Amino acid sequence: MSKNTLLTTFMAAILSLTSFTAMAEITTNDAYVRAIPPGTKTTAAFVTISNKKSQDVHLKSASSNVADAVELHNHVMKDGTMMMRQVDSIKVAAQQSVSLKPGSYHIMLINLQQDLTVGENIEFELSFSDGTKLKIEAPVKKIMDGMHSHHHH
Ligand SMILES: [Cu+2]
Repeated sequence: MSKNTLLTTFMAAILSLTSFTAMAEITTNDAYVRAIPPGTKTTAAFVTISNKKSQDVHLKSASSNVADAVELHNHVMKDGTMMMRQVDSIKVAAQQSVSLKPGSYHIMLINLQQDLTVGENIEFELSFSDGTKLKIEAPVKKIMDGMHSHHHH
């Protein structure tokens, strides 16, 4: 390797490190999609979103090519029953994180185009109020919560 090539490689490493830092202000972890029986057309995805910025951001939308529609939902108590409701956005306060989880906020996948296989990775794009777009991969997982059924009535 010539001295020049080494320098170029070094510069490229610095550049990629810089852009990584800039993009890491909003990060996600523990993303997964609820496994469902074959033929089921609706499921939910969950993820923890962390905001390292000094301003609040809002998750505005999510998209995925496995479903016709992807909505942001929350669970609310109504007349003693847990109901799902669509929300415009999910707030991630400055320096905080929010967990989308069963019984709470979730990403709803409506009219699935395919059966989901446990272990398969589903791609999502998350769009935030500050213009950040994150591509994430969420593996399909079996969830044994039993407490919160996820039927649409
Ligand atoms: Cu829902």
